[in-house]
Amino acid sequence: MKSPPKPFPYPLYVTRPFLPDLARYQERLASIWSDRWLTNKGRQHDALHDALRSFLGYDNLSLLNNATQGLCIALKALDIQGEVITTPFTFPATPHAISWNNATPVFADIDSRRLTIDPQSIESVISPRTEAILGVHVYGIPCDVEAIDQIAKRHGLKVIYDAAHVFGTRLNQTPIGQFGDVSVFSFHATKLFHTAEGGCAVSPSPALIKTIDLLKNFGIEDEENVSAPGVNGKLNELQAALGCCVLEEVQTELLSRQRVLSIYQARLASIAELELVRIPGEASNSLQYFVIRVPSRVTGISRDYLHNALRQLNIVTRKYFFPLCSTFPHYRNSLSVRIPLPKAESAASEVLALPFHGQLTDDEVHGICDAISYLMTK
Ligand code: T4K
Repeated sequence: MKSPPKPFPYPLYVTRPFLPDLARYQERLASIWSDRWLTNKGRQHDALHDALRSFLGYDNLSLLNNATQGLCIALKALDIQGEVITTPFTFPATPHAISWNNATPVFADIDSRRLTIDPQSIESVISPRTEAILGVHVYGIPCDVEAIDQIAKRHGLKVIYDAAHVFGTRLNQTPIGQFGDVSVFSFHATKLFHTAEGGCAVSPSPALIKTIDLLKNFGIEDEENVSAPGVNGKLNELQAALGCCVLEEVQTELLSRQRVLSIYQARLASIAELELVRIPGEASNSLQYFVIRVPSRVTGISRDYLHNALRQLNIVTRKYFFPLCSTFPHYRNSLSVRIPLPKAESAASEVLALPFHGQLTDDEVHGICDAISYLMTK
């Protein structure tokens, strides 16, 4: 038997924010100081807006203070009030945004291979009250956008995508936010591209982005006219400046994550007891998460065992996304859960997000792989 791995002397977190060159950020802060302009669409906001439009390839883009608020605003902009079919295998923000709009999230099961919402399951929960589908491109795996589009057209539904994990993703060369009525990205600190807290909405429709722009600024048209019950969803100047700096260096972080990914793939693919969650070939990899599946039926070793044993070694993995949103107290006994969700349940009990970010050294990634290999095969 191999000797047991030693714990790391410091925690290896599931992610760490990328921090750009501090001097470059200080230059931008100096410019904010001289403008004395801290929020409400200043120069940094406009610079980030333009840079993201060209980097991501979207004409219509609205910067926001976070993706959760972005989803709430997008649903409001589409005037969604009835039922919204969504996935339970996601971060709580997804169904909560529906609830905050006084609409009802209705959970469909996921596709066991892609882990995104299953179009057949969507069809099985459509009711006369269904108004929209909210899909999540989980871990960077695109939803089956064509099937969802067809269902939406057949039933007259709106389509919203939670694009929190797909910064920069292209599907067969098309920017992922071109699909559906609107997509909402997260720029939280834990994301590849970030503004500490932040996000954006993109849409093929300029009119919809205009409505989102209005709703994120209290519905204010001008000094004397307020035309809608908006909220405060604005991205401030300090965060926009950070985003400008991160965007200038995002390629460095992408390359570093690619290095980490290559080591994981080379080392872990040979462990028969594990499955690696992979991004399908038709999509570019957003390099947001690296996730494995531990199918306990094969080995008797559970995901929870691996999670806990790694934690003892200072390797901090996360069970994204367990528990399923459909099990939360305010959803589980409600109209939200109408069908069994076996594939989502199985995924939620088997997935484990490993430390994945550009600051990990090769030795650390090899150390994580050694530990997993030891624990899975001892
Ligand atoms: N939709 C989906 C599908 C999402 O995944 C999310 C967010 C949203 C919508 C909502 O987007 P936002 O409204 O946030 O824009 C984290 C993030 O807070 C959350 O944004 C993200 N998804 C989710 C998957 O992960 P937690 O509760 O796991 O975060 P936390 O604080 O435990 O951080 C994870 C690790 O990151 C820590 O163990 C250490 C490291 N970390 C974190 C922060 C904040 C740092 O090293 N430095 C930091 O500043 O939710």
